[in-house]
Amino acid sequence: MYTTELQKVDPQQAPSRDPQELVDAFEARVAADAFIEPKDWMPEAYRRTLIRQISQHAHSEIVGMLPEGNWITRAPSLKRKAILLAKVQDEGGHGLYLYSAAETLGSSREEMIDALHSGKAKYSTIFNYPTLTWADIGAIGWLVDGAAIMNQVPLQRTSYGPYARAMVRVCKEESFHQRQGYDALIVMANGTDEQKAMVQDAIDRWWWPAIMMFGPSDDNSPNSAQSIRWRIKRETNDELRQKFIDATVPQVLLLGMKVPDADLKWNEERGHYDYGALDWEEFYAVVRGEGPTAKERMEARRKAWDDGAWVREAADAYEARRRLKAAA
Ligand code: FAQ
Repeated sequence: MYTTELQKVDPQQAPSRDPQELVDAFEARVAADAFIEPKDWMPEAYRRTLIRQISQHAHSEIVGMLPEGNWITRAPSLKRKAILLAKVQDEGGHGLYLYSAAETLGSSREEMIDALHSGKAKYSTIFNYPTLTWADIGAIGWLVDGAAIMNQVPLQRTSYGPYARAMVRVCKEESFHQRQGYDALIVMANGTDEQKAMVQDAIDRWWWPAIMMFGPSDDNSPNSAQSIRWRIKRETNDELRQKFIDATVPQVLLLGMKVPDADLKWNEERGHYDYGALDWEEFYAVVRGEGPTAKERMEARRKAWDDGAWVREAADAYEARRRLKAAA
C-alpha cells in the first residue's frame, strides 16, 4: 500500500517550487548528513540507484540462505545445528527488512522478486560457489559475513533513512554470524590433521571470492562516484576491501593457516597489506550468471517461490476477511 502512494511521487509533478530548488534542498540535506525519508522529494536517479542497490542486497540475503541451508541437516552437533538454523533464519529476516526498505521507494515486492527470478537483477557473486565441507560453513560465517559487516557498518550512515536503520540490526546479527563461523574454525584448527586440512582448503577456496564481494576496483566501478556524492556509499570498494584484508589476515594466522596469496605482504610505508591481483575475469563471469552454482541457486529460489504460493494466498484471504469484518 505504501508503494502505490509513493509511486505517485513524480519529480516532474513536484509542487510549484522550481526543481532546482528541490535539488538544492535535497543536496543540502545530504551534505548536512540528514536522512532522506520516503516522503521527502528525491532525484529520480537517487531513487533508482537505491532501489537497485537495496534490492540486490535483499536478493543476496535470501539467495545467501541456500549454501548454508544445505548443511543444516549435516551439522556435526546439536549445538552447531541450532546456531546454523538461527543464522540462516536471520539472513531471511535481513532480506525482509531490505525488501521493505526498497518498497518505500516505490518498487513492489513482486517486481523485485520477478527481476531476481528472470535473471535481470543481480545478487552477490559469493553465493555462486558450492559448500563442499563443514569447514566451508565456518568460512562463510567468518569471511563472508565478515566482508558483509565491513561493507554494511558504513551503510548504517547511508543517506536513506529506512536503509540505514535496517543496517543497524543487520550489523548486530552479522557480527554474531561472523564470530560463530570463526569459533567453528578454531575448533577444527585445533583438531586432527584432517580437520586442519579442511580448514586450509576452505580458506583457499573462499578467500578470493570473499575479497571480490566488495565489487570491481574503484577505476572500474561505474556507480561509486555518484553514490559517494549522494552519501549512499560512504567508502569505496577498494577502501573496504583493503580494510577487510588488513583485519582478516591476522585472524588467518591466528588459526595457524595460510592466506592463499603469494603476493600478500605487509607494507610498512602504507600501513596496509599489499595483495595480489584479483581474477576479474572470474568475477565478471560470475556476475553474468556463469558461477559454479548459479543455475542451482535460481532453481531453488524459483521453487521456494512457487511452493510458497499457498502461504501468500492464505495471507491475502485472511487479510480480505479481516477487512470485511472491520467494515461490518
Ligand atoms: N556481486 O559500480 P559498482 C551478505 C555489480 S550481503 C554481484 O561498484 P555499486 C550477507 C554492481 O551491482 C552481500 N554484482 O556498484 C550474508 C553493479 O552492477 P549494476 C551483499 C556486483 O552498487 C552473508 C556493477 O557490478 N551486500 O553477504 C558485485 O556502487 C552470509 C558495478 O559495480 C550488499 O549488497 C558483487 N559482489 O557497488 C547473507 C551490500 N559487486 O547494478 C547470507 C550493499 C558489484 O550497475 C550468508 N551493496 N556488482 O548492473 C553495496 O554496497 C554495493 O552495491 C556494492 C557494489 C559494493 C556491492
